[in-house]
Amino acid sequence: MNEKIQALKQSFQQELENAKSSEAVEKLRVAYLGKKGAVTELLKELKDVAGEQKKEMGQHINQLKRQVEEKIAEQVEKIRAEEEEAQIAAAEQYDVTLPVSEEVGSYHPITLVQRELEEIFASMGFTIEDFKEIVTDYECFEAVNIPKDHPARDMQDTYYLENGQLLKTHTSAAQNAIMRKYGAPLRAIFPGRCFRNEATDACHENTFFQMEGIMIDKNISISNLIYFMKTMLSQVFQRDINVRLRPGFFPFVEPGFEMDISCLICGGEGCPSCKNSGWLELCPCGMIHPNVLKAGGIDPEEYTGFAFGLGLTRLVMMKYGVKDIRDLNSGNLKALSQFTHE
Ligand code: FA5
Repeated sequence: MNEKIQALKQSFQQELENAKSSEAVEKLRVAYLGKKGAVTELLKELKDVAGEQKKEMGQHINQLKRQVEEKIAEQVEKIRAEEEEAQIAAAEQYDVTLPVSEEVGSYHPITLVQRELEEIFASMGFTIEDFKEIVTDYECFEAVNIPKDHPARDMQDTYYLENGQLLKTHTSAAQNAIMRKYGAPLRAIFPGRCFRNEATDACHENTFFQMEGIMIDKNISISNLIYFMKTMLSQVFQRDINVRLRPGFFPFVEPGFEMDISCLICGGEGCPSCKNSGWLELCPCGMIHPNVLKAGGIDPEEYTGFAFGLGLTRLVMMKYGVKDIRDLNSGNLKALSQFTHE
């Protein structure tokens, strides 16, 4: 039996030197220490050995077993370290300073114009607010003086959730929360995505962006409103734009106006983008209705204010000459990447 033990020692040493991968070492472990492995078989044979010799042989076999276990563990660790080094060496062949890809993305034109507007209004002391897209009936309608069953609701049909909440139809839905958050005096703009359940055409989408603005203070008048609207448009377009102000009805302003701009796609001649009128409804506005101030916790006897609801997506169409509003939601990267800025 002693010879057998010595022979196993030698053969194990040789096979171990040839085991250069984790799989090969695992095979070797099974071949020697597994249920039917050589060392295990030797231990089974021990029952046939008699007396003192049994004890001595048992010690030898157990010593062999420990040696095999230790050497296998060492070999496993050695191979793991070698594999790790090989991986690091391979990784070092990459130049981490290279740009990720030749094709870099670009901002959506709506994002670009929104950021431009934010800068313009921030420079005039307006704070920029974010608001949720799913709102309550109160926020979207009742808080802005559109009670249940008011006919003005027909102009803004939307998508309702089972819990009675809805996708906001206009950024005016944020007015109440923002008045309550800051109180008066207050200057804020709040851009956001709006949704309406309506048929689409060249200038109507079911999902589009608006940018609302409110200014509330003592003695705010229509002249303040006109000044801010003109400043905004001249900065966005960097040239004189024909605008017209006409009366418009919105329950949350009194008086209310529609501010239209001369269509820049057709130069005022008439085209599908402006429904052949030569004008594009861009920015309804007006003096905030006392009921809306009251609902926002602001005393209408002390404060007045103006509000406007700029059609941000339409402004983008005019600025970039996009003939069909639906192109902006199309996800057509070829068309949208024309507007890439640095
Ligand atoms: C409103 O949404 C009012 N909340 C605006 C307002 C705010 C008035 C504050 C007074 C004071 P209106 O439904 O007209 O109003 O929409 C405002 C602008 O959003 C429109 O002039 C237009 O530029 C844009 N708009 C409206 N519907 C669509 C649509 N389906 N697709 C693209 N743009 C739209």
